[in-house]
Amino acid sequence: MPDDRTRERRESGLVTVSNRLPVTLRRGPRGPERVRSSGGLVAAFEPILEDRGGLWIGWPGLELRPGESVSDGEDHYQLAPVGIPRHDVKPYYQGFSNRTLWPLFHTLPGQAVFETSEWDAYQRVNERFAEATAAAIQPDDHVIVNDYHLMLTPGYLRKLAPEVAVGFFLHIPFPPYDVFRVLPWARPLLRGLLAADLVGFHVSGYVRNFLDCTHRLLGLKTDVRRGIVQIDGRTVRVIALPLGIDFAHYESLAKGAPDAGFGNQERVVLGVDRLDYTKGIPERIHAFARLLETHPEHREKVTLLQLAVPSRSQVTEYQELKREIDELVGQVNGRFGTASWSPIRYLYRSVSPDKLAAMYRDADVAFVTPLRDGMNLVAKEYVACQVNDPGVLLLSHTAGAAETMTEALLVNPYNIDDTAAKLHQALAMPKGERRARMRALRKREASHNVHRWAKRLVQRLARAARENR
Ligand code: ADQ
Repeated sequence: MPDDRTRERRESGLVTVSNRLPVTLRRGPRGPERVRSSGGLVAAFEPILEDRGGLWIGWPGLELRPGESVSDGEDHYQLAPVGIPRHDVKPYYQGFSNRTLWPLFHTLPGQAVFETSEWDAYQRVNERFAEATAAAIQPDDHVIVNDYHLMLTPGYLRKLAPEVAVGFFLHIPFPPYDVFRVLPWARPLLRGLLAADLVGFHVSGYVRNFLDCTHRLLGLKTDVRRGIVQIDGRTVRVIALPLGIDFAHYESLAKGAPDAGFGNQERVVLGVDRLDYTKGIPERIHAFARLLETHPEHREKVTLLQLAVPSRSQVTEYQELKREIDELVGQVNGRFGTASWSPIRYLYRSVSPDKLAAMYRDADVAFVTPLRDGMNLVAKEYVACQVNDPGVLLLSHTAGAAETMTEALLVNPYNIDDTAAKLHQALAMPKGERRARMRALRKREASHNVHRWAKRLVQRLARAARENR
């Protein structure tokens, strides 16, 4: 029997399903230890569930032994672990999710690997997530399945719980038809998604790509203008809903955080990323070096501070990228550094929210130049933390965030010369222009925040599900 607190936690009826839980377990000497999971999806859903309660279903990162739990009794919402058989973890997670779907969906098909055995594991694990969800939900719940790891889960879940309201939200880009069709299993993947009542993406470009695929690959009746696909007598709503952040939380962190310790002499250009090849870190370092070449007046005055949180370090491509960045940092520092100045400071670790907010607040420029990015929350966090003399946001036009953050300086991250020129423009921007741009950016992010996003997502899902019953 659930106790009172448990019942309270479940009252919101919101169920989120994602590959990882917001805490990952590691086996320590005294049993499992909880570590906070990092990344954009956790940043998005944690404030919502903290606020409203609900249930989070996901993989805790290890096999639980009898009597062990993921909860520590202090959580404001319920956590339900999904077990993944040990032999399926690698082909499902490191394999199909991160070596097939991740590169392909970021329009890097040359990096994608296609292995039937990994696809098989992906199907098995998705089915397991659906079974765990069906076992944990109540009939009136609103289930939101998240991201590219679980694109088949709505299909399996629909069979197990035909009446339940199911939404799916993709946190990464949806690629154009010509790229998506390269995937040997493109059609079953689409059908899995279309079992949801609502399919959400960050921006309208991804919606267009998706609808193009449902029409051209499955021949389904697709209304692009209204965002509707008809399948098996049901109507699937397809929407763009740009994710926001917990703006007030970041703003208050920035107001209270101690000095970042940059000193008065130094101007700081800040990069903050998971260490991932889609984030364009080597290209960014090349652009910074180009700035020092073409504008020597910035030498000994400007520093690139790059934070990279370790990510997917079991995957070969990520290990190679780490080596490449280590070498590049060494080369640039060796070439331009002096006895008293290193052009690049590189921290390969996660930093605390407090420290991160201080760095965001005190940095002169946020250098956010992914090669491709579903949204990019770092750009939004930077803006929320600009509570003093405002800095400049330099943002790739290939990030979803660029569709709405139009007052940023937009760059093509593949164009090193232009990126260096825009960085110079950012460093030289007069205060009046910085203020005007930042004011507009902050106003939008303050209102289009994560709470509004969640409210709309649930409202739209409820409406779409009602129409299908
Ligand atoms: P990510 O690829 O993880 O998310 P992003 O949206 O930038 O990318 O979120 C990264 C998060 O990790 C931010 O909240 C940031 O503060 C945090 N972070 C990064 N480096 C850190 C460090 N060194 N220390 C502490 N924290 C750090 C995916 C998609 C994105 C999409 C999100 C949400 O790839 O495009 O915006 O999901 O949908």
